[in-house]
Amino acid sequence: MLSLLLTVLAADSLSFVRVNQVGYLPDAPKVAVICSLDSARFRSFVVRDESGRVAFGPEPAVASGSFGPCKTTHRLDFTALRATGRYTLIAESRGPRAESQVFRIGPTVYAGGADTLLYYMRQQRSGWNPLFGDSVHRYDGNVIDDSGRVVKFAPVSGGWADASDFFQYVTTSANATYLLLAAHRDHPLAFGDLFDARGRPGANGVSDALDEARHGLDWLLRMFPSDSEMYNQIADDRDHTYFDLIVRDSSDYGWGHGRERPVYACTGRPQGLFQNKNRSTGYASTAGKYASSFALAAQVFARDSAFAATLKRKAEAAFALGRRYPGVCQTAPARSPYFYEEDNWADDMELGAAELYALTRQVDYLISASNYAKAEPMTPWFGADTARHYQWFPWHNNGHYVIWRGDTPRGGIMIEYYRAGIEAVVRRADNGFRIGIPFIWCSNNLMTSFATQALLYRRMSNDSKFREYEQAAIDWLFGVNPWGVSMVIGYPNGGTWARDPHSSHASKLGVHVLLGGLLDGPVYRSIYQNLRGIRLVQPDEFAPFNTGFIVYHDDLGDYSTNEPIMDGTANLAYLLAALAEAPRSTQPLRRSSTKSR
Ligand SMILES: [Ca+2]
Ligand SMILES: [Ca+2]
Repeated sequence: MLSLLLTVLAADSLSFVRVNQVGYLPDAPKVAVICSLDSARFRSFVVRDESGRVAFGPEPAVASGSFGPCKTTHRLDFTALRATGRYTLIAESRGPRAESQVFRIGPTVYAGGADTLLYYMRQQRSGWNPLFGDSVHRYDGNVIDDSGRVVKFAPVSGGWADASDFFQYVTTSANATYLLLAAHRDHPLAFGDLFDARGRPGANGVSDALDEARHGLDWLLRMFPSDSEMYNQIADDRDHTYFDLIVRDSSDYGWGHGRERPVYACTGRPQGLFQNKNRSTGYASTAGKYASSFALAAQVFARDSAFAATLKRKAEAAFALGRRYPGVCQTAPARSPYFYEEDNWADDMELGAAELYALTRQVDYLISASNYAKAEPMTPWFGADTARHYQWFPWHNNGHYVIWRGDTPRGGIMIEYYRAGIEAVVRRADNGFRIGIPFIWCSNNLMTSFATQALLYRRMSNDSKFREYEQAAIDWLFGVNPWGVSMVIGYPNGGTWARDPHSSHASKLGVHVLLGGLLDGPVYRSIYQNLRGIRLVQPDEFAPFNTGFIVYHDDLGDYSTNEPIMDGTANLAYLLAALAEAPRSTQPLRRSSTKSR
């Protein structure tokens, strides 16, 4: 990896043209950004095709100020170039010259992207794991009370490991399940059928998105075994004691190495067995997520009438529990001070109610959904400078879209709600990269959700006013950032992406096993410096680009920027599915079409 650093230092120019390494859709805005580590000024650029002919330009390079390590940035807009092909972009001035890597324009550049992310999801599976061909965490788990005493054993093995640690959270897993189902609902043609239900190679007649969603659903059903018992988490950060492969997880929670792990239930009370406690106040944040996943699944799996009936009953029971116990059910910390500090629950109950309305057409669910939407019209991190860890989760509110999708008179208000959030981010995006999100931990999730909300807004309103910013967030994820790195491991093929992610699987088996994993992404320098236990284990090949207010390290030791995350990967799967396949209709679905499922 030092070779990259040497390349940087040996370059005759300190200016780097960053392009979207996946490529550009013909009808989308197309912009490359030059990040200069010195105060270089560029006047114009041209785009050359594969034969070296000028296909576009010369056009002016627009100086756009400094950003982080980039003393100057220039935006190079070639939106008008629409012809499918492979191109190179060359920018010139009196002194320096900067040339991009080869990039693509074409209608199918995102084909296969969503499926690529599912590789990562499969190797994160708890229960039967297809990467190892073996069952993992088969002794899950012991339901515990507030003091850690065992209440009973409950068979809850399954779900996905949350990141490079191996615990299972309903918060993130239910949201991931929902997003996979929604991706299939809205963009079924984006996914193939190359794997079976257990995640082994071989078609089974079912979209791989649904195979993966079903893995999540089956676990969620085990985690909500009766109408009054709602589990929220398996294991805790005592998991961090060992850096094992998931199949050899030797954590010991007091019942033996590799044996039972604790199961935490929603209780409405603060939880934490040691000095650190969360601030839980109710069930609704988790209950709403169960309800939305089950209610959408009941629609998607309608042909399996027995399964759909179970899902509908469970969705209604979860929603009722959320109504009875408003408030948040946060994840429980153990030895570490870090947990998911989710503070909002109206968003979750809104989505649950909206999907229950889509499923049942009972008007009281629509009224509930609308009231919850009014309680939190804008996801609060939009426009903010910072937020606590997972304070506003999910990262964007899918409920507004589902209310609109139900073809109700409230659809127009939902469009306004989304627009307010987008405008708040855009107001902060006056920089060369057109980026306005706060660089808190897991910034790639915020980037993905901003792009998704902007895409949903455009679909709902037919207003393309914010498309430049929507595209800038997508481009950022795939290389238009100071480091020139795609934030998805192994994607695109031939791109520049992390080789040393924070993961025992990658360090022991090779980075290829993490194909499709979305990284946390860059963070404010202050966050990187203040998190505990981060130590780079190799020289920083990106050191010249880590001099500004945000940092990113391709290093095994940096869990703040270089750890792949399960929920972020599922979040991006929806966006990539949308980019791979234009929606069949940009209009709200009519009631009749929903009923005919
Ligand atoms: Ca399949
Ligand atoms: Ca929430």
